[in-house]
Amino acid sequence: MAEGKAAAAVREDRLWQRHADMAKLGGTPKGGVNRQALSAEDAAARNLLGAWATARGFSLFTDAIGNLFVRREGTDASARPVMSGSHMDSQPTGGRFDGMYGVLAAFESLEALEDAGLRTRRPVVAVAWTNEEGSRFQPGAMGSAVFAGHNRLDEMLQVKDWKGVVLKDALAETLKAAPAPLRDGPPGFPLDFYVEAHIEQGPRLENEKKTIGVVTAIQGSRRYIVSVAGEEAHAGTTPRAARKDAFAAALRIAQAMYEATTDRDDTLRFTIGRVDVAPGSPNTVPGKAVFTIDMRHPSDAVLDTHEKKLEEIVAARAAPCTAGIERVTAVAPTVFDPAVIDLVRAKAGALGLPNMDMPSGAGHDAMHIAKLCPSGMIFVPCERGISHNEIENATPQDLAAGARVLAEVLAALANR
Ligand code: HGY
Ligand code: MN
Ligand code: MN
Repeated sequence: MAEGKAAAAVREDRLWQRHADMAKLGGTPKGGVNRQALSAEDAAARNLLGAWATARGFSLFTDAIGNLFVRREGTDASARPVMSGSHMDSQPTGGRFDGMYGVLAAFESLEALEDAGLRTRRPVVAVAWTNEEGSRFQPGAMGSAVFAGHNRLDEMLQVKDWKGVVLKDALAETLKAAPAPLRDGPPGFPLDFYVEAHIEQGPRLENEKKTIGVVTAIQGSRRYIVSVAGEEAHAGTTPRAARKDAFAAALRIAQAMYEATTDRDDTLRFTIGRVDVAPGSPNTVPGKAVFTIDMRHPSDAVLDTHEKKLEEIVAARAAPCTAGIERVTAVAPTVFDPAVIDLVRAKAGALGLPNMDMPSGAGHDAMHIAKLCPSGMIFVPCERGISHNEIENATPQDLAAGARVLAEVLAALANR
């Protein structure tokens, strides 16, 4: 395999333009995107990727949870494919690079192999995983979790969003609006390697003036839902002593949780991202309060310890209301494959790109796929490390540099 030929065929202008084209789908006034999973905007992005893929003669297919695959054939059609990708769904106030970069860098790699006339033994597949963000439908990384058998398809299809829409119905609507041949049978098929490109979503690469992050691991992550039940009452006539105020109880519980999860070295990540209070009327004492918890740490033992603390706090602070905490998902810390890590580092070095090994604070679909096959990730910088924010930004040069490393890594792995 001619070293560097795949990288040389990566086109910075084409990759940048594809980001601009995709950013129009769900684009927000501040230049970000609101393209939530299985929305009309998600369907539009699926159609655009599908049109680009068909125009290049790649095959397109989807699976029962809506993961979207673009396949470039190898000389040995029966060989297990090498795969790369990420997600096209975004946060409600998301950026145009989170997830989308990994899908477009994978697609750019397929195009570069094609343009360079490089045949590979193994097929190379680019993937857009369904619902990585998990902001509309919980849990996140759902498409890759079902593909890897971490979550059951039948359970995920019954998940409801905050308005009560059932995932199964939203998925059917999306696949109707963005049709693709359905690979029959349960989601999942054998893979040889998986490598995902992503913006870092943190400031380390920029601070240390590195272009490529050689990702070694992903920290463990868990999500919970706390539900508090009180009693609706009149805001004007009900004395405090007679109230079962669900929001007041939720506040007590949340405050105690924030205190209990403050650690000296600021490693534990604890976030309450959504709070819903019902009936949501200014002059009715809330009878119901529900809030989400996102908790992360590199050690599962630390997460276990803090999970117990959260449960104790809910039991101790709910009265006179009642409350429960339900764990929605738990993903153990991921350690990537040393051979893939070494290959990413070697290809970055061969291209003269300053690089550093680093763990990922953010979750990614690779955390599930790493259970199926040797996997790794490639990070590129994003401005001031800002992400999950409409001002998320990256440079065309860095995006193309990451795609060049990815193209070289995929070309090498597809001939192993
Ligand atoms: O939440 C995460 O870590 C990912 O960005 N969805
Ligand atoms: Mn992401
Ligand atoms: Mn994200």
